[in-house]
This record gives sequence, structure tokens and C-alpha cells, in this order.
Amino acid sequence: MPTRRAFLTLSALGSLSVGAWSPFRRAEAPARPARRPVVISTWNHGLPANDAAWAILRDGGRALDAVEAGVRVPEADPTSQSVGYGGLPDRTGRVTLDACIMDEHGNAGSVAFLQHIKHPISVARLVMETTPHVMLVGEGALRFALAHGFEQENLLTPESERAWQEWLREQPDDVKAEINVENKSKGGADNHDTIGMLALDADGNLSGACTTSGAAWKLHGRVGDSPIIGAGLYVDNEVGAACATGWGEAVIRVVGSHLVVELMRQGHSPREACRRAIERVIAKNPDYREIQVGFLALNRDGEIGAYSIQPGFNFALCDEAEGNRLIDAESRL
Ligand code: SD4
Repeated sequence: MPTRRAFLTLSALGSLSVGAWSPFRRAEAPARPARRPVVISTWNHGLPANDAAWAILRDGGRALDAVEAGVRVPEADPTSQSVGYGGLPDRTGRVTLDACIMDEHGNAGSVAFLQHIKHPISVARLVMETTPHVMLVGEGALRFALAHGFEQENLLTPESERAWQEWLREQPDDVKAEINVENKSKGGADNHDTIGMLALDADGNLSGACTTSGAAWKLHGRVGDSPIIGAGLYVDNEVGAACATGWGEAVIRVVGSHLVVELMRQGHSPREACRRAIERVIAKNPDYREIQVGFLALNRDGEIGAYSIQPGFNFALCDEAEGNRLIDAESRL
């Protein structure tokens, strides 16, 4: 469980690093030992995902391999109803998946509106590594996956189908999709969404991955922020990495993860960069009290930060010193 001590440690780390980490000061400042390897990921399902990533990082493995292995855990977990197999479907009852991945060289791969494939993150990696493209969507992404030996599966579990049937019976007139409503809907804690994972390996290289079934009951064909490079995820090995969770439309409009990385490039700590990006989201969304957006960031020195609009956003952090634990993010409201 998250502890106050963990929260305070994070705040202290964040404020310490505001002045300490700056590209302009780096040259003259005495070198601070970087914390690495380290991996962070969004929400409770980040704990088992971090375990899988850590098994690679701890042996000196590459951050890219770690984030792919990490997010495959909730992708395969039917009880994780916002990622991969068992994800809640769109309003037509279809599970459609979005995912992207970035490596330390700035290479990127992405799939969107992908159906029937349990591990979209691995398809995204293949797009990155074996094609001249960044993004494949829908039918084309499915054909690409099948051609590379991925199995076509039914991803709609009985539980998710039941939830959809219930939604169909009870749906109000409004056409809003549901997302990250852990504080107000009967989706409760299970409605924690999307996994975004960022890792810094022992060699000092960063990578990130993001994968989701998106907003439950979305319009068929809707794509959120998670597969959009710069929105749901961004990695710049010279600076840091960031990922987003929450209402994807609001994240896309500010190109949220890229914004966080650029704020870190300007010298802000990960925590302060996430906070400022949340302020930008709030400024652009008059209905911000009704939505959730959370950012998570890791810089190349292994410092971390997180910030969200609503309380309730948490993430898992794993490092050598303290192992794998959940931490509550600070929030604006
Ligand atoms: C989306 N951002 O599809 C994703 C879902 C999510 O917290 O992260 N929810 O909009």
C-alpha cells in the first residue's frame, strides 16, 4: 500500500532536484550518482509489471526489453480491464487496443485500433524494428501482426462482456465514454486504466511503453493518446521520459508527454514538469473537474515525478534501494 513516507520521499526528491538538475548546470556541477536501474509504471497493475521489468534491469538488461516485458503482464491479465486481454470493449462490444513504444535512440513504434491481438506492445515494437514506419492501425495492424505469427484471439472475457451488457441496459442519454472514474463510478478501483512504463537501465539508457484498451464504451474507431507518440509517451535519452494516463482527448490536445519532456529539458524536475503540464491541461479544459489526467516522468538521472488533476492516481516504483512499491501521486484537486 502507498505510505505517507513514500509520498514525502517523492516530494523531497522532486523539490531537491528542481535546482539540481539543469542542462546548464550539468557541466560545472559535481556529478551526482544517478539512480539506476529504475522502473516506474502507472496504477496498481504497475507492481507486477515492474517485477517483470526489474528481472531484466537487475541483470543489466536493456530498458527497451524491460518495458516491453513489463507491460505484457497486464496485457495478458484478464482482471486488468483497461489493458489488453479482458479490456472493456467499445460501445459495439469490440475490444480495440492502442499501444506504443520508444527506445533510447528515439525510435518509435505504435499500433492503434488493433483487435484480436493480446500483446499490442510487441506488435508496436515490431513496427518500430522491422518497418520504415512508426504507426499501423486497424485492419492493417492486424494483418501485420498475423503475418508475424501473432495469434488471433477473442479478447472479450465473460466479465467484460457482462459489464458491457449492463452498460447497454443502463446507458444514460449522454454519449460520454468512461475513463478513470475510480472516484465516482461503480467501476471503482478496477477502472484504473492504461499502463505507461518508463525505465532507465544500468547503462543509463531510457525507454518507455504505453498500452491500453482505451476508454470503456468509446465510439467504435476511437483512438486515444496512448499510441500517439508525444501524447501518451515520449522518450528523449538526453533528457528523460514521460507517459500519460487518463482522458486521452485532453492529453492529445496538449501533446502531454512531449510537453513534460520539454519542460524537463528546460531544467524542471520531473515532478515540476508533470505539475506544469497538468496546469496546461487544466487551462485548456474548462471541464477539468470532470476528467482525470495524470503524468509520470523519469529523467536521465533516475529522478521521478508524477502529478494528476484528481486525487487517486498512483504508480509503482522499483529500484535497488527500496524494491517495488506503490506511491500516491500529488494532485491538483
Ligand atoms: C485513453 N489514455 O485511451 C487512455 C486511457 C487511459 O487512464 O489512460 N486511461 O484515453
